[in-house]
Amino acid sequence: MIETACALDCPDACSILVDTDEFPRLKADTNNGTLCSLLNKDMFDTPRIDKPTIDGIEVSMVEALDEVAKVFKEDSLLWRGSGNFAVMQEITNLLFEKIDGTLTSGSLCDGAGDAGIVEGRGVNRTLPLEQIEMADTIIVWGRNPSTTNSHIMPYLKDKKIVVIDPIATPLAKQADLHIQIKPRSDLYLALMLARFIFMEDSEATTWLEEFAPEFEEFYEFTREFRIKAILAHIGIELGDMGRLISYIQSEKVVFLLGNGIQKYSTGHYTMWAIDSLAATLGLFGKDGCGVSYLGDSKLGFDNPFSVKCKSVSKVDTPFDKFKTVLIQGGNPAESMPNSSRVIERLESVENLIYFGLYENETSKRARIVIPAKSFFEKDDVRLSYGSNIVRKMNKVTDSDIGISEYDFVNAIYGRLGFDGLWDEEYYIEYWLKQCKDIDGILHSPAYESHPYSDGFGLDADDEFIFIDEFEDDFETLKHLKKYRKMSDKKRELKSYWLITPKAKHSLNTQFRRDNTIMLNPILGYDDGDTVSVSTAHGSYTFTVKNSTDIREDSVVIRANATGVNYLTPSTISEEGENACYQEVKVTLEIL
Ligand SMILES: Nc1nc2c(c(=O)[nH]1)N[C@H]1C(S)=C(S)[C@@H](COP(=O)(O)OP(=O)(O)OC[C@H]3O[C@@H](n4cnc5c(=O)[nH]c(N)nc54)[C@H](O)[C@@H]3O)O[C@H]1N2
Ligand SMILES: Nc1nc2c(c(=O)[nH]1)N[C@H]1C(S)=C(S)[C@@H](COP(=O)(O)OP(=O)(O)OC[C@H]3O[C@@H](n4cnc5c(=O)[nH]c(N)nc54)[C@H](O)[C@@H]3O)O[C@H]1N2
Ligand code: SF4
Ligand SMILES: [Mo]
Repeated sequence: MIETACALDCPDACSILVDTDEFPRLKADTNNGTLCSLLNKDMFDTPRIDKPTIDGIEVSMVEALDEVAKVFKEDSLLWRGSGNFAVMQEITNLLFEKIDGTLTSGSLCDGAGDAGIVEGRGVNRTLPLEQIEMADTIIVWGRNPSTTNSHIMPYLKDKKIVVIDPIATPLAKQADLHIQIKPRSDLYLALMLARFIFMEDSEATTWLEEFAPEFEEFYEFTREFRIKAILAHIGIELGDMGRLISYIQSEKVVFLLGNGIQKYSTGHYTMWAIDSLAATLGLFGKDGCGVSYLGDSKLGFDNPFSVKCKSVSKVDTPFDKFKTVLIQGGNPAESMPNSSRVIERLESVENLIYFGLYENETSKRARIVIPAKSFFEKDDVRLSYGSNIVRKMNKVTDSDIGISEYDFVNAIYGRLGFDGLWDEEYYIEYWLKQCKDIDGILHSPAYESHPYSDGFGLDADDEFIFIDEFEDDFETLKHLKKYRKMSDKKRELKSYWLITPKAKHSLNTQFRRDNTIMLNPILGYDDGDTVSVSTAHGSYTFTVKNSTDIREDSVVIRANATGVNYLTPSTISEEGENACYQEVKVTLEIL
């Protein structure tokens, strides 16, 4: 039996056992059951790129690498996606430092939320799963765990569950309470909840005095907003507020937060406000309490792939300013916001290199295509943003297809006469030797059973900082400006919030793709209708599927739908350099 771990971009980071004679049959090595069908089925059903190409013509790997080495002499950019979440992906940083190349900074994923956490707590520590297990009430807020994090579901069993989500997700339907919140209004809900907690004198005074002494100022801040106006803005009845408050006043409460709350320019404020609410309740550092979000999996590690390179934005990348661009493990032509702008820029790159497993919208536009090895075909180390567990990934099988990231870097080092690259095992050991061994299971050096129990900040000697300001002019200003620029015909159409969550049978743009827009039946479209969906950034055509799970003021187009990002803006969040996929409203026209 060989042990490895799933490297797909998923918080579960499942451990896998493989009998090499039976590969690709896989066995789960987790306490809580099975591997998901993304891995067991979809990954193996998806055809791989098996040959390198230059200008569409098949070449040998040696010829392809010769050409890559040649074009790396030009001004070069590395744009890395998260198709493989294991650590060795970052080894290409070393190469870019050597060629004086450019990297990206920012995030398509969780950066705004992370920035909000850092504002309040100083550092983003992962809440261990055992604390979630000990809770009696879980507030699932902008997260869809039955789809995106299925191995956490057993931890939610037999608990009181509240879901705050504009969609009636599968979990929302079984929950004790579902607040079908208006999109982009979570910031106000969090501030109102905190205010009500103070009004009822339910704040955790003793804890606050020690760890978050500015709480009176926070109460004053929450009083700046008129209750009636805010409740009308977020569309929540007073009765639902009351029920919600009674749940969050339970003894052991965990907030399980997801990407949904922060796909907006104000994403970090929302996270900060929810954290401030949790601090008001004193939920940090105690048994069965805490706020769980996508953690910073590299926290506490000395990263051997940290380099000092120039960088450009990951969200609004100026690809066209570079002669050579290496796209590694990603599909920016489809996963980045504002596809028409991204594609125009990608198409003006002289030497676009795609290094990945599958053909996609980006590989089709590349001049040089290098097939990668899948994670079953190389050694690696898997960290997790859902827990602190670290797993060594051992190569399970050999394949004639592709090249690993380490071998790719090594090959270019050789061709360009660079030295200083250590063996692959050296880097893998470098990560592993920093881990804590707890009962035979490796944990990240940042692991703490009760994060923030001694205080906040990296050294736990800071206090919690409450949110004390925010700016939010989307509905009043930005949107209106764009709206005024639209043609009269478009303006007459009603506009809807775009919700763009993850899909069950795809991992972002990998595996099964889709072309569906989900609408509330009250909008009057029929299943199968073709609609043109437009925003100030672009238009695309989708097929209607009605669902009463969707609010009347919103539409849902999942992240695996071809064309969804023609609709989204390349706006960068106010903090965290994050994409703002939902900072947009759409109009619909039947075709
Ligand atoms: N099957 C599958 N699993 C995945 C992925 C995948 O593509 N497929 N992707 C992986 C990746 S890269 C990530 S980052 C994680 C993300 O995992 P999640 O955080 O669960 O991500 P999303 O599906 O983007 O959004 C979660 C929920 O937020 C809700 N939401 C949207 N807007 C709002 C809002 O304004 N307020 C509130 N309260 N809720 C809102 C959506 O309706 C959705 O139910 O999942 C990982 N797991
Ligand atoms: N509308 C909308 N857009 C979104 C989101 C959303 O919720 N809505 N979510 C955003 C989020 S959270 C994320 S994380 C991004 C993800 O966006 P990307 O990082 O671009 O990820 P994918 O689109 O899944 O593309 C991953 C590619 O990696 C390649 N790959 C897989 N394994 C390996 C490997 O071992 N080596 C190499 N070299 N390549 C490999 C595969 O060929 C695959 O096509 O998308 C973002 N885009
Ligand atoms: S649940 Fe996530 S980590 Fe586990 S096998 Fe599926 S994709 Fe991989
Ligand atoms: Mo992500």
